[in-house]
Amino acid sequence: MKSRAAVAFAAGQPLEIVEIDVAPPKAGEVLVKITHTGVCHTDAFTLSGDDPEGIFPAVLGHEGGGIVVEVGEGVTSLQPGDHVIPLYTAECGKCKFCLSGKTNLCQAVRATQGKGLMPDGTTRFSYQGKPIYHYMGTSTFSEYTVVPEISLAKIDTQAPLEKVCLLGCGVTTGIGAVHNTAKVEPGATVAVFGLGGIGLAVIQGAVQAKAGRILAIDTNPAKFELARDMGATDVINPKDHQRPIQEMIVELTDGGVDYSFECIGNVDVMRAALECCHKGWGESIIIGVAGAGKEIHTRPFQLVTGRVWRGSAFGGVKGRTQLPGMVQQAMRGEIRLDPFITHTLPLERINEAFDLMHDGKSIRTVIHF
Ligand code: NAD
Ligand code: AHE
Ligand code: ZN
Ligand code: ZN
Repeated sequence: MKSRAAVAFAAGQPLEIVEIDVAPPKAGEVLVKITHTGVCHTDAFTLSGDDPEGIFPAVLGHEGGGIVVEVGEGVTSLQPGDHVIPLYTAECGKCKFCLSGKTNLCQAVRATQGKGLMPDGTTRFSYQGKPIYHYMGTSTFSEYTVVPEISLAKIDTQAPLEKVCLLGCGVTTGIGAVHNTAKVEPGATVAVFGLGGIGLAVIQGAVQAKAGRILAIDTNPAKFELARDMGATDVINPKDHQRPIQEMIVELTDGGVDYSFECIGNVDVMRAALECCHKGWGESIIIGVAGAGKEIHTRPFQLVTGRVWRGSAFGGVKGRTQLPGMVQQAMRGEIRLDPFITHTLPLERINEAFDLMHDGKSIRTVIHF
């Protein structure tokens, strides 16, 4: 079938809106009509050419919501008409990772997913007879996409897809990192570095966890109003201060924070986020994605003296099991999605969403098809 899609033909180039061909779903696969998709910084990261797994031409996008159109052979858990959120972290329920009880990082389709292919090693997308690669197993920048059954969370048909699509990445990642990765407890002091979609979702999670103090840090002061609205108790612009930000935070918080979250993808800030943690117990969670070749540094003494470095992917959330419940929470108003949606645009104008993000003017732009 034909599908309108925003194709990344090469790194560093704007997306091109073209009509691609989409092949029917094979065994274990599902054809989904995407109605809405957010644009996450990770899409921009991969488009920039910094992603070691970046492969072109590809259909990017991983924060979508849609409706099942057709199921391939053997698919039992979904049927046409079901509403779904595609998952870049699958949940097969059978692999060593799924069974460990220790991680959400199902590996059932991860190897082929990282190569831009479906689990059988081929692609369902083509343009003018040439293959187009998938992205993160989701490719939500196409009106029609093919996704493995195990990479789809079935959600309430009453849920507004134009909002809950944000649970496909940003909001879930931030909130999940607070509850599943850090396990923030009531009264804790939290520092959040980077106040985009991820950082604001961390603040929302910290409020849910009843954190006592939430320090919100960004170099763009335009982000502070929303951060305060979300529940930040202090806002800090590192550019307003001469001293290293970690020194300042340690002083402001009587020895450091209980938990910090890096939501930027900057390895220097990752160091600051670790070093602003309290001696003996402070934990820093890396959420931001850093480019090829980047490495984190600190003095080992920082860890010897009790600080902990952790990482979090998709907020540690098991998508098929937990996302339907998070959708219900959003429908009950227990998870706020509206403040994240600063812009909405049709697919044809998707490049403007990237410009808005790079210019620091948006939190999330939701694209409609
Ligand atoms: P965003 O661009 O919307 O927000 C980033 C924020 O960081 C901006 O407000 C920007 O002003 C701020 N910033 C930039 N440099 C800074 C600095 N030196 N000090 C302080 N603030 C600074 O991005 P986003 O969509 O919120 O994504 C944030 C990061 O999280 C990206 O690296 C993205 O790839 C990553 N991410 C990771 C996961 C995961 O599962 N681990 C999921 C989603 C996104
Ligand atoms: N491909 C990159 C890493 C990209 C990355 O870290 N992705 C996050 C999700 S970002 C969503 O916005 C993630 O979940 N990673 C776990 C995984 O299995 O990909 C690289 O460096 O190679
Ligand atoms: Zn994302
Ligand atoms: Zn699995």
